[in-house]
Amino acid sequence: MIYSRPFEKQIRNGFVKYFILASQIIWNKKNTYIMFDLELIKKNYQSLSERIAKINKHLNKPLTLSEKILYAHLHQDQPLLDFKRGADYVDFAPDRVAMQDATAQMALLQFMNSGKSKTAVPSTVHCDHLIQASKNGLADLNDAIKINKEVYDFLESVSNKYGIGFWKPGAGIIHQVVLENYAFPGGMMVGTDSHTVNAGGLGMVAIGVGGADAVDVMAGMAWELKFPKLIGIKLTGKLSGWTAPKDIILKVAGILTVKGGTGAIIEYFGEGAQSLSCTGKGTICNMGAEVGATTSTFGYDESMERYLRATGRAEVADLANKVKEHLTADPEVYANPELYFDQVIEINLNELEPYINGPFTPDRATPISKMAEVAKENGWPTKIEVGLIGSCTNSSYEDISRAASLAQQAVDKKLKSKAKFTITPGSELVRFTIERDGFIDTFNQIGASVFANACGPCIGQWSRPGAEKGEKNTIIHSFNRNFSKRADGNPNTYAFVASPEIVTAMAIAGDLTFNPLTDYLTNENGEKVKLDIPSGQELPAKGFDVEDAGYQAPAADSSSVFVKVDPNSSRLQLLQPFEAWNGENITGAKLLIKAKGKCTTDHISMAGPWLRYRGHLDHISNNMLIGAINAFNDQPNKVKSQLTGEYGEVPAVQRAYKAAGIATVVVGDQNYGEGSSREHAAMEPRHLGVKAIIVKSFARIHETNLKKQGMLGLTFANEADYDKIQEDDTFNFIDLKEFAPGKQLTLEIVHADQTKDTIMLNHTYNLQQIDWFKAGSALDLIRKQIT
Ligand code: MIC
Ligand code: SF4
Repeated sequence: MIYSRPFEKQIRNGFVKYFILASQIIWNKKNTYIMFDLELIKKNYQSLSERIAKINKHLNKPLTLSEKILYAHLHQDQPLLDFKRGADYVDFAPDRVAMQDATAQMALLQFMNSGKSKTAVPSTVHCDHLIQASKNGLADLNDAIKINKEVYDFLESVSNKYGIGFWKPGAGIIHQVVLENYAFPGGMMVGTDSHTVNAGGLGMVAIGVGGADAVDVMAGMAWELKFPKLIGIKLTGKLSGWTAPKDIILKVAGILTVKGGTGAIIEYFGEGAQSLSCTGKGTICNMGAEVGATTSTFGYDESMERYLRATGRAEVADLANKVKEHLTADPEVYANPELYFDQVIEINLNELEPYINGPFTPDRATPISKMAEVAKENGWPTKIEVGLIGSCTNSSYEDISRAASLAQQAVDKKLKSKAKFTITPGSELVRFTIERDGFIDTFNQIGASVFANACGPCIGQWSRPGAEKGEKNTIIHSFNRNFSKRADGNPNTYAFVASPEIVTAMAIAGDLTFNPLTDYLTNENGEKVKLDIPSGQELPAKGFDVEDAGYQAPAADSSSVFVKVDPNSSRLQLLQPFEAWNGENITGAKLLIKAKGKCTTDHISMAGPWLRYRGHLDHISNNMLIGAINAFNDQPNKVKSQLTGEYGEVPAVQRAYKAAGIATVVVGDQNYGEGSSREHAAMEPRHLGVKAIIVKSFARIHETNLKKQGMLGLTFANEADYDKIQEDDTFNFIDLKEFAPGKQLTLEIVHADQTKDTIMLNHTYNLQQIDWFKAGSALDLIRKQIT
């Protein structure tokens, strides 16, 4: 089945045009692959030995892979120094940028204001987040194309205008498409999605960022990052039986927790690392986002070479082989990791059990042998309603083939899947190939639904029948995140994360207490049967295949391309500059909300139905903090207005403060802004007049997003001061005029009874970031510099 898309004709024309015009593009069999960026990669590898020699000369010590990639990508104006990890801000020049449709809108609206006529580095847009999973892949895709036409047309025309590659709806999920087409060992990229880190599976340093950061790179400016700390994870032994690469990262999440990787790159090594497939490595890197890691990576090895060749990039593999000693750490590093990493973790794959993580947080790790006990102790609903496989995390050929081997066993052993079962393939390349190889037929025999190649249920784009009833229920999926309401909008859905093979086995059993390694099931004939160990293939024996991968090259001549934004649109809105700081201390600010416990970007700016407003700042601001739990009444979206004394919804209360010209403050707990890269979570409070976010700690991307958008993102110098904040508080920043790097800010808190507390706040702003605050936002500063 080939999706027929309205864009089809245009694309075919595009193909022909591109073939003639772009000599660096090489077609091979059946137009299946386009070789992207070959010239860029060649250039990169040609100069690599020289660049590494220069680094060695300066640093004179054995280097980790992460350091080699980072130092080899310093911006031309950045002097080469021995940077202090976790402290120094450093300017980099990444090789490329990727953006997905839900974040690309805001990123490109900002880029349009940067005054550039083309992106400085190769960049791509991927239409994956806006497709709702409802009936089946084809029907859902066609519906999405109609519903999102305005947004897709906008993204397509901006891509054409600025020389950006466009992956149409149905082509697949950004990270899978990047791994198949663009990732290359030793490369560095940024992407407007936290799971950009997936490309570490091919030996990249790939980092998730907000749109404003992507604009820096696309505008050819330096991209700034605090030089990361380095965590080394040594994998010994080899996976076998039911364990999969996913179990490695589920275990790591249990060890590091959702904030243990913050500000660090995780580098995996050891014989166990080499024995994993490239896509398995991708899964591990992908979920590094769930421990807050800046990114994760693996040294170049044969699994990567095999993957490059299988995905039509033999030339890249040949080039990489010639410089392979630079595409991994120096041997001394892996021999004595504790001397070179800030933290070292060792995991023996021979002893690793499958894990199931959840509910509500991806770091609650339970080995499968303990699940029955833990589920009962906690009163989790044990009947599994739905098993979902796929997503950007786990939809490789290997994953699908192993899951399919279990589905086949269910058929052969006369077992019916007790739970519903769904598949969201990661790309058209994978979908086409698994259909050709009969896996989709196998899944269909256990009553599966195959959704479009898109994010779908992973990001609340799931029209799940009955979810609105809010019933307590359990689902299990092979995705990466399981925050409250994320998959179906129901706060009472207990979502668990596992490998695709465990998800499939658990869906067949329909029971969270089932352990496929030891337990038996009863089949239609009343016989006791056991599932055998799953089996699969790393790569398709007959090669990958696809008829239309869904790529559209940008117009060669963009002079006649106009980007249209209807001023009456409900989905797109051109951006207005934010107001510059007036140079005064902020006084008389009111507390908008004191958020309690987990406050992820899903709580701050919910996805699902709200994804439709990602290109319209004012409209999407109506979801600001509606998921955050008010510490004073334990309820979401119910805060006291100090103007009226009444309780109201957070966005409405905030709009009233804005209308009255009163500044406000948001207070939060640990790891505030965990999860997504969506800068809307920073732009919405900025747009609605919140001045400062004061928390116990921040997630990395969100903290940067706040700075970029001209917000004050501050932390309690003494975490216990969080408890001093009361519902009717007023705040005075008494020394903001002296805002300077490394200097604490003083906050006076005036309580309702006029008693006062004075507390100290920390911040991580450097001089440039303070200038962003002063100018209104980073982009407002660029704009000022241009004009
Ligand atoms: C996610 O997995 O949360 C998302 C949706 O992909 C986000 C991006 C977004 O909010 O658009 C992410 O991970 O950055
Ligand atoms: Fe899409 Fe989910 Fe992956 Fe985010 S984590 S890119 S929503 S599939």
